[in-house]
Amino acid sequence: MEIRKVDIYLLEMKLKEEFRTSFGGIKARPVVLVRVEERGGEEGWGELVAEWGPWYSYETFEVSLLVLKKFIVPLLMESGTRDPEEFLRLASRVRGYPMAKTAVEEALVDLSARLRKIPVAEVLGGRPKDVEAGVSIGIKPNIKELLDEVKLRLDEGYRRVKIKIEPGFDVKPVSAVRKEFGDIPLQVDANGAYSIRDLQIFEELDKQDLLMIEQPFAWDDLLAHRVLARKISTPICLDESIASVQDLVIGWMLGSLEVVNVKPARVGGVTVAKRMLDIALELGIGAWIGGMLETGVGRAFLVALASHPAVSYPNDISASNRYWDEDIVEPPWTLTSRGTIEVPNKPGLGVEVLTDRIEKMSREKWSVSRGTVA
Ligand code: OSB
Ligand code: MG
Repeated sequence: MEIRKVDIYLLEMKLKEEFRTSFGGIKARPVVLVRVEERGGEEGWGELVAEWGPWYSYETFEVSLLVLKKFIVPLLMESGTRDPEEFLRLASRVRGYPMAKTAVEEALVDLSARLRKIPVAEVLGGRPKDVEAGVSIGIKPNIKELLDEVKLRLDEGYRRVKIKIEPGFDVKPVSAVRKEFGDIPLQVDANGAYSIRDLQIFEELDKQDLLMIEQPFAWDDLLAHRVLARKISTPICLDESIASVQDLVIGWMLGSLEVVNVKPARVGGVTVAKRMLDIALELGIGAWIGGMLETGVGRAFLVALASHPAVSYPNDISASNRYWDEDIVEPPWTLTSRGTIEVPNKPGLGVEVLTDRIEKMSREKWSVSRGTVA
């Protein structure tokens, strides 16, 4: 029995600005945080990033929280293990729910790194260094507002701009950004909003010299992505379609992608994300780390993964102040003058988790100690 306590917090954090994708807009994010404590008193933190609705993923914060409390945390407490890989093996009994599993697994990885007095980056095949910060810009009501935000983010120093697109907001806004800002590193993300019938739109986007086009078609349609990949020269990047290392290998064998957006929450853990990066490097697949509007806790793992040698493009990892008025870690994540974020050279996450703030902000809290059940 190495884990003696698990705390789960539910918060709602208001975004500084509404973030709109082809799924719809969000103004605030439900945030679920997991804290594990081992018998010596050391702790570890993880984040559950499921959204309010089943749009990006079938997971929603309410259902994932229920699965976490009712099935995943009991599995952890019954075994008492504090080994992340052992935990994932046990948790594989639970079908699906990668986001819920990731929250606990991250906490165990943080704990393990703290006990070993090494940064989480080192556990995940990376090292303390600078990682390239990009920014993901939501769908705007009009092109003028989009241009204003792109200008703001470039002025702040972001190294790459990603624009969300959807039918009716694609070729025109992208060409307008190109025209206004010249040859900046630029890419688009459709979150699966198109179908193979929209080929013409992608032939137009293909002329815009984009770094990549992310998830143009439905998450379960590798074949359509393969057809598009043959027709255009812009690399196809997959996000929602790649839920496992096996999906990545199949997508690569089919020729459905050249680049993968790696998100720990989508693949079921930071150790799985690390494995995916190892394979990407081996197969020559381009890779970068994506985000789910994480707080400073989840962000620490994104930053750590971004220092893996497979990462070959700028990441969707922005500074805390791009999302929140006040983050829940200290110091908050900031951009260097080089448009990068520094991977901390400190044990664990490398930032202090502000437990008092979290306690004050939390709407609900559950604690499970050895011997008690959720
Ligand atoms: O598709 O990459 C995505 C946010 C929520 C859900 C899906 C996506 C995103 C982003 C934001 O693009 C990236 C970030 O955290 O800055
Ligand atoms: Mg995406």
